[in-house]
Amino acid sequence: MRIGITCYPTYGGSGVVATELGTELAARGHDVHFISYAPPIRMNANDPHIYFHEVEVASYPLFDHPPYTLALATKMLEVFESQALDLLHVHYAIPHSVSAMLARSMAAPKRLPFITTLHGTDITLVGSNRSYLPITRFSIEQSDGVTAISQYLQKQTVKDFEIKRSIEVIPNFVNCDLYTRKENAGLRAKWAPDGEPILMHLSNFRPVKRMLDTVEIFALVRAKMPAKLVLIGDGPDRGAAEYLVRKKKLQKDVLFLGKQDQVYEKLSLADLFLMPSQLESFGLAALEAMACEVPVIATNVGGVPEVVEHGVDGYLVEPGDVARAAKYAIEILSRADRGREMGKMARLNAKKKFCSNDVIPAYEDYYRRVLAET
Ligand code: GMT
Repeated sequence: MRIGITCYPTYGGSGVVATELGTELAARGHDVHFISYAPPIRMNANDPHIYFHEVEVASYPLFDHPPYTLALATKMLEVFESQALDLLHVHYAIPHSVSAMLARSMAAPKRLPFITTLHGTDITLVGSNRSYLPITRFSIEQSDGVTAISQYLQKQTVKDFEIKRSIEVIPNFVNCDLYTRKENAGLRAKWAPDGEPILMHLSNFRPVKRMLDTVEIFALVRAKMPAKLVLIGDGPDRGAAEYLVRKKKLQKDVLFLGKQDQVYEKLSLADLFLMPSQLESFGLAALEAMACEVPVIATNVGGVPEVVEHGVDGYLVEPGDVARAAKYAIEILSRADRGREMGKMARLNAKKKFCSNDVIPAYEDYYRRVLAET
């Protein structure tokens, strides 16, 4: 198939899922055309089946906000015509599904079906804002196919948007061959020279991730035992997190790595992963950690219980309950095996439900169904 994929190219779960999906589809022989304003962060430009088409947003002094949605729709049409795309797959409803809807109308009478994948905040935060709700609902109803990345998000969308159409649940996935535990004694010794356990967090540091709770949890753990905290990513709450680290005099034990490639190499070195988010429709970073045999302490919100099984491959706490999270962290890290058994369960469960080898065929099958129906 020839598939056009649109996503946010920046640091965020939906862009990562879209890019990894493109990579996996390309590995299966499909031609994948990314259409966005910049190449997505994890895109492999050297893959002969992967192409990138830049959306150029022309500005003009009259525009306070250049109309990206329109430039995107125009580029989608152009790529459809030049590359004979079979379909468009847009990730994150706003504004991508609206652009795809316009491109489909402009392409008529030729057929350009589009599928919208809902990721989370496009429904729970941004989409439910009154400024966007009616158009988000309309574009979901108008899509030729709609998928959601968890049961939770599917139910929430139907409820909040009073959606009548069917929404297919295709969960997020991880490449289980790439995301495996690979020890790296040199790097571990650099981060934790005295063999201290390593706690890790990976996110875009947006307020919904509750970064400061990660630091608070670590401070409680550190008060009881030697430990290190490795933070991967960047975003709006980094400054506040750095300040809190200084205030708690933890500078020697907390490492801010910033944005990183090949995160599986770093996740592999963690003994425990922390994801104290206010809300997660799935929690892709937790899944990536689990595939690398890392137990997870996360919040019992949204789609997280579909990923992390309390007491089996990690623990779930209520948002803001840093004391309980720290108690579980100390409990795991004080075990004779430092949580390795739990980590192995984490990988086993990740493999059971979320390996790309099983999930990508579900997308291919869904594409075929949509193409047959339109
Ligand atoms: O959480 C973010 O800030 C990023 C956001 C996105 O759309 O990029 O993440 C959402 O999509 C991810 C990939 O499907 C999910 O793993 C996240 O749980 C989801 N975030 C929320 O629901 C808050």
